[in-house]
Amino acid sequence: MDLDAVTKHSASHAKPDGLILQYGTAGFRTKADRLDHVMFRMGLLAVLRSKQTKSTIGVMVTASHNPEDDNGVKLVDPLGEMLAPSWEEHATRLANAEEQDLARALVAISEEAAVNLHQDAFVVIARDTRPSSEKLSESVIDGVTVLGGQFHDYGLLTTPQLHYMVCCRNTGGRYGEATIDGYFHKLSTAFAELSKQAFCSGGDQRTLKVDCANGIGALKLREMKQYLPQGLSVQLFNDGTSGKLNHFCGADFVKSHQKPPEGLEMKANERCCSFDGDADRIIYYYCDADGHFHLIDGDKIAMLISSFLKELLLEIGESLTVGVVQTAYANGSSTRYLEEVMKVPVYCTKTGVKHLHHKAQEFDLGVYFEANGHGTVLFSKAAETKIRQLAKELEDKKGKAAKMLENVIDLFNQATGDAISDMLVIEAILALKGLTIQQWDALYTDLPNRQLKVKVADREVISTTDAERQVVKPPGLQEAINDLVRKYKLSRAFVRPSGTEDVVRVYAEADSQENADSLAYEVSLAVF
Ligand code: NG1
Ligand code: ZN
Repeated sequence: MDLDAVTKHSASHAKPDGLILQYGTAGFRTKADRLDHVMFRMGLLAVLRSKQTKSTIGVMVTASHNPEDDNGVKLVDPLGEMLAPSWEEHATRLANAEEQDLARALVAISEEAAVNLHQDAFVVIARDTRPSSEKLSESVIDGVTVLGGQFHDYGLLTTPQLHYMVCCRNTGGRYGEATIDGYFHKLSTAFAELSKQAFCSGGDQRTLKVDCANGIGALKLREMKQYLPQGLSVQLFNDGTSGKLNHFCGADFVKSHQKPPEGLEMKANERCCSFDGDADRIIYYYCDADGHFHLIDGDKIAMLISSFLKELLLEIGESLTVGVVQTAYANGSSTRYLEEVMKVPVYCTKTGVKHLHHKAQEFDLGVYFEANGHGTVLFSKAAETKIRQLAKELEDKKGKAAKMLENVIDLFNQATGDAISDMLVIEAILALKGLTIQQWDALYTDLPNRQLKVKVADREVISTTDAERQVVKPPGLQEAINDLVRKYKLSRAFVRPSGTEDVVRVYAEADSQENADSLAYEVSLAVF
């Protein structure tokens, strides 16, 4: 390692004195003008991680659903998964080292992680459409090259597309071709095959309106449209040509405000969906004839997908295990429906995709979705091999079901939640089953709920256990929450420090909207 060169280059990416940041649930995130040093240093760290794993490592410059003047960065590990927890600590340490300590921190990390410095390194980089992203990704490249790493800059990609590229590159092309054309080709082929019965008979064109949050999703969905079969017409809104990123639009806005985005005109009963700013989340919704807004969130998406998977497994007669993974934010009605009506085992993990992803790996078919619409389905190696083999061997109805499952494997982005891929899976299922969005929505009724944010001096004074559903610190807070919850029917509430914003989040559900609102409010007062 040429530490003198590192110190010299670092001077042009100087760390603001005293600034401390943490590699949180989604990497580093803050105002874009405070991130230049972090980008340079994550370039350095990606080289070390690449050497240590002898694999290509990804660096994504994005702040997802945050406002346009924020930015962020996260590293993508060899199989397209989130960075390993021990390296999150290295990332935090490297980002926070003062200028004069940077070289020492780099050496300490290489030693602790037993990095072979003679190993080659390769890093792939991509960014979202934020005005600050291009310059920040150049700083990442500066960090990569100063340590002698090789790199490929994909330019503009959605977050899940970069995860896909990393996975392809480290699996010798078995997962797909590591190009944008390879990605579109893989997904569109699987989609066309899966849904051909629904779309080939010259039936009606199905139309879907998509709010792209004025982000990268618009660019990539527009490119994807040329690959899609005739039967599905995708109309883009908030496509970045005029509005601001995530401003009154996008999946996060729609989910947290429980209302339609601006810039998308909805007629009664039209099927609509929203991506978030880096297109790794998707939320569906519609307005009924009385003008009432209906939100179909990640919980209902998980329910639709798992019931489809269970039907196919039943058809082919294979007893592969299906598990659904949620977080504490999952609506109580969804958990009940999955367990009691669908008889699928449901597990709850801490917030943050890496926790859900990890748990989902325990099943043959692991379905995971956060209520906010981030999720996918993972197939174990053994299940994938079995399904592909059955698709070759079985005939008639069983063979057809096995081939459909094989296409489902190829259509899901198994590296991470992916709005484009999830959208195509959902569209295929609805078309094949002849389900309208109203019928999908009506399978169960969400319990009224409310999420609030509380600004506190130090959000870390709150610590939790039991997948964040119980407070352990400060003393007395959990008892106070229990007392409040007891006042309402069908009620539940919890609080946790956010991993991406400087706030404490409060969640409450109850038998009516009014009660959910007042429970959330009362709990937020208890947090102060
Ligand atoms: P935090 O800020 O830790 O609640 C939010 C989302 C997560 C996840 C991350 C990363 C909620 C309540 N939380 O985390 O689900 O998506 O951002 O983007 O939606
Ligand atoms: Zn996102």
